[in-house]
Amino acid sequence: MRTTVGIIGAGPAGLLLARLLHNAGIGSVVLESRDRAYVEQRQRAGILEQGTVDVLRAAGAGERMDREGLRHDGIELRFARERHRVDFPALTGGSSVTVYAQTEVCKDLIALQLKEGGPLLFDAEALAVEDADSEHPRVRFRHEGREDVLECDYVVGCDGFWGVARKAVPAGLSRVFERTYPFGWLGVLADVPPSHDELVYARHDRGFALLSMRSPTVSRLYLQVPEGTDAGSWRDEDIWDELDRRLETDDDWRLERGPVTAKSVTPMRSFVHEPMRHGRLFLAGDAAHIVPPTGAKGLNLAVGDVVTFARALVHLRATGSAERLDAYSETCLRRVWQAERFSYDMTTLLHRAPDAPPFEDRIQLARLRRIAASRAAETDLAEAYTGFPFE
Ligand code: RFL
Ligand code: PHB
Repeated sequence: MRTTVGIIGAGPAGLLLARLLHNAGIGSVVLESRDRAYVEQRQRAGILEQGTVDVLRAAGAGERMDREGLRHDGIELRFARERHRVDFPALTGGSSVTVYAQTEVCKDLIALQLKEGGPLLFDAEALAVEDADSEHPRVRFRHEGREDVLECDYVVGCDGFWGVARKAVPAGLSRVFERTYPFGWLGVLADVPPSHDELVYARHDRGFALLSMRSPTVSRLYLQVPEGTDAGSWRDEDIWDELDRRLETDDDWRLERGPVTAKSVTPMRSFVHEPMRHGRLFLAGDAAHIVPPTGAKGLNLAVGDVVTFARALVHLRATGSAERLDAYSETCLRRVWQAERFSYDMTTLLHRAPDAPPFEDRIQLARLRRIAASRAAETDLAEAYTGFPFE
């Protein structure tokens, strides 16, 4: 099998890249190790930056998002039983975010790809990327029980944190920057209208809580839990009781309960692999970097990477200049590190480490009160949350 761009992974990064290349008349093949139902149902991100929304729309993948996505003009910070709203458009000159689940982004892109795009193979596991630093990189993969080879001009590893693409960068050329956190998120989906019309990020002495949503009738809620927690060990009533405690306010706000339809625990990690390119192998999305979900940045970063790659390849074809492709890693990493910084700040602002000294608690409250009191501090948060522009 032969193609121009071999794409490993059909998460948001791989699927959007295939669409962008298709729109530019560039051929690609997507290899995805899991089946379609699994990819379409994996519960993850919920927040799209304005730039992400614009890219999806321009790619012709925004029709349902424009109908069903919920525009949000702010978030609420909750701490010490107080509530503080951060007004995005007022602070950023008009920016907002959109609540539209990653599952739905993936469903829309898969449907488009199968209808109009190049091959998208499910149950096709990449085994290795070979000859990445030659003119003709290859992906060895297994599909329907048979081993095969995909010959490419370029390979883009969009295969997530656990993928194989990153391993093709020689150890001597790789640098990894990493931090793990001694807690995770217990996430639940519940069939109940969200108890607030915007997301609520809560700092509490018992730990962080987040109220989010998937639609006007489905809530998405998270609780900070100790690292290694088994989701099954939490009974539904205990989850609601704990959310009640951590989201409590001094006014008459109430959390509505409803049937829990899904429950899982996700670990928290900050991770960056440098460089994001080796020869003709390019890493994009979670394959190259991970952020803790507190800043809602992971999916948006993945979009930034593949937009950068697609534009650079189009530029090469139009002008013959590989300058932008050569700058791929540096261009992406500038944005990645800003998102790493913001996600780290939000995580340390709102979570309670198990061994945190009382000094840390006071500092967290002081940081939150500073955001609530200073337009400059609040603007810094609003700008980062709504997203930095693509270069
Ligand atoms: P993905 O989505 O992990 O997709 C990688 C795909 O590659 C496949 N794969 C392989 N295919 C072939 N051969 C192999 N050898 C392969 N190995 C792996 C996998 O099956 C998979 O289909 O990576 P991608 O595309 O880079 O997308 C990244 C995003 O999924 C991720 O950053 C976000 O979900 C992070 N995230 C959030 N991001 C946001 O922007 N906003 C949010 O609100 C947000 N909330 C979250 C999140 C992530 C969470 N979890 C579960 C980590 C909330 C949570 C709880
Ligand atoms: C979500 O709705 O899943 C979500 C929202 C905001 C975050 C993380 C996850 O920061």
